[in-house]
Amino acid sequence: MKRSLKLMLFAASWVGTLALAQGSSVAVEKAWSRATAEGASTGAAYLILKNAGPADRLVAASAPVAERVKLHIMSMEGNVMRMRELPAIEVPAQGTVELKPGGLHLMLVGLKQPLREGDRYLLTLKFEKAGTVQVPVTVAPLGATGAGDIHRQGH
Ligand SMILES: [Cu+2]
Repeated sequence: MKRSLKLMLFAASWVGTLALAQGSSVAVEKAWSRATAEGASTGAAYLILKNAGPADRLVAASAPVAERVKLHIMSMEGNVMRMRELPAIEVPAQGTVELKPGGLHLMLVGLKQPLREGDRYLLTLKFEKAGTVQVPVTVAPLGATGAGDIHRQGH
């Protein structure tokens, strides 16, 4: 009983986070950020891009909570995790791209305020073909590893 309720709430929690740009073929799902510690100057956002149309590229992003949002990728170089900035994130035709911890992500640089669990902010994504897509991002607890760690806030 407890488990099925949790699953239901999880499913319901994404209804409000689907975004489809006008005439666009790229949908954004499950956008989330991890809560940040007090005084942190950076954060990250993760999401899933689903492309129902021709190949596209995510070329820019912005959010009111940060001075800049950069397209980043994390990868292992020897024993060291490194991040580097990408000029764009390719979204293949009819393809799905997942931005997640340890891989592709959106880097929030110059955080204007700590991200607190349960907060929501609006992320703007710019695609080469699909244009501008805005999607609400939900802040998951500190230490969250995936969108499934978001706790429902009762709205
Ligand atoms: Cu980064």
